[in-house]
Amino acid sequence: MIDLYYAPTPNGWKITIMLEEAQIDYKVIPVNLGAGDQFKPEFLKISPNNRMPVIVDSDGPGGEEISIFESGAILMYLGEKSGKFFPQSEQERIKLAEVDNERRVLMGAVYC
Ligand SMILES: N[C@@H](CCC(=O)N[C@@H](CS)C(=O)NCC(=O)O)C(=O)O
Repeated sequence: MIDLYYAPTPNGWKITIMLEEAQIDYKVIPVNLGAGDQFKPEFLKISPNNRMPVIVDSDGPGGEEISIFESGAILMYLGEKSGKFFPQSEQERIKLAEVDNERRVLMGAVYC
């Protein structure tokens, strides 16, 4: 089961859209940003940058529990886990790495 630490913002919506489209079971755990839930010590253990979304997958790699923060990392994890909306072959994954890296470089250029 996947626990989704969530607030209704575009970054939160991204993950619910992916979970729904990939037909993955999940439980929503609301994060009240206005009340400061993101600064609670137990939340900071799974999200060191005090931001949602975060997922905790009780059935992560090797059957071990894993927590993941950063919406892009969560989307990639869910894509790989479900086999949906993610490259299946090594060749396609290399192409994804190229585009993803180029995107980061371009974003860096915009913000530097
Ligand atoms: N780069 C992060 C951004 C996440 C983010 O900015 N989350 C905001 C809400 S949309 C948040 O939790 N803010 C709480 C805070 O800054 O205290 C991601 O893509 O997950």
